[in-house]
Amino acid sequence: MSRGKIVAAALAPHPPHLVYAENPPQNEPVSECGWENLRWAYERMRANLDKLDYDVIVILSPHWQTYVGTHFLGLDNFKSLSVDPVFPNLFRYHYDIDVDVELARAIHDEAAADGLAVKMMENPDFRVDYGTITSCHLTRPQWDKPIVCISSNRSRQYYSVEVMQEMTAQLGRATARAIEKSGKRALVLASNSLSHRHFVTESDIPEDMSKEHITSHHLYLWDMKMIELLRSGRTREAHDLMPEFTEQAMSETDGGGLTWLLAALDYPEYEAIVHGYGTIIGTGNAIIEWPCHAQEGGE
Ligand code: 2X7
Ligand code: FE2
Repeated sequence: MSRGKIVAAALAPHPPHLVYAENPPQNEPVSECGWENLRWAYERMRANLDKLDYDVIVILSPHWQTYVGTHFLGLDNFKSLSVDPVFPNLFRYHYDIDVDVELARAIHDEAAADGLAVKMMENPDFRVDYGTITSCHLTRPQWDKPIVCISSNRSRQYYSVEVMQEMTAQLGRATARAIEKSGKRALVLASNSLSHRHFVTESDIPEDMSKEHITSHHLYLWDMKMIELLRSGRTREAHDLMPEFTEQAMSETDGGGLTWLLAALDYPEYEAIVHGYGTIIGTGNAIIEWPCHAQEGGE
């Protein structure tokens, strides 16, 4: 069996507004339009990723929150209705998701062997979180690839941002080792926004773009700083700045997704592709692709 690899990775944020604005058949609410800059950015990323040959999408979502260890979806299929608890007016999505349980278990075992607390989630009635669904939908709306879905252990909340960094980087290295041993070709997604301060009220028409802007200039500056480090291959600096960024920008990196992704990629030094940046109800969101395959002379 040949060695598996990560063929590409992405920062793939999950505001449900983006699915709402696309009007896919799975989602009940209907919109007029909205957040085109980010939706076109996802479109550009899809055009690149669709050219790649890969077997599985591996994703870590900050909205699957497990305070005792890291959990992995552990059944072949999950099918239900996902309703965003904060934006039920925007996201009521009927999903039918296939899981690569073999790879999920391999990452679970690799992490366990390294001393992390882990668990396979084998409750057939479990409802998949909207972060996972939104990022996967926007990255691969065909839903024709199985996923490995990894929870956020919330170590920032129960302990500290530094512990979050240590544990999710360790999980990232375990993820990379398991993918390599599996022989599979994986697309790896960190599902999170950057600065994450929402407006506290929603406009009457959610897709009214005259109301959309970053919550504060301070948060915008933090987002630009982080994007510049990621874009220019200064990803070890990005890792080192993550605790301060997470606290100062109230960032959704608190869930560990971006730390995990950078560790899984072993801190890429090549340029990442920034497909776009935009705000959603005041939060900062960047769609960034790491074309790992191109580093080895293409496909
Ligand atoms: O989960 C989210 C998010 N991360 C950012 C903006 C709006 C809604 O939901
Ligand atoms: Fe979120």
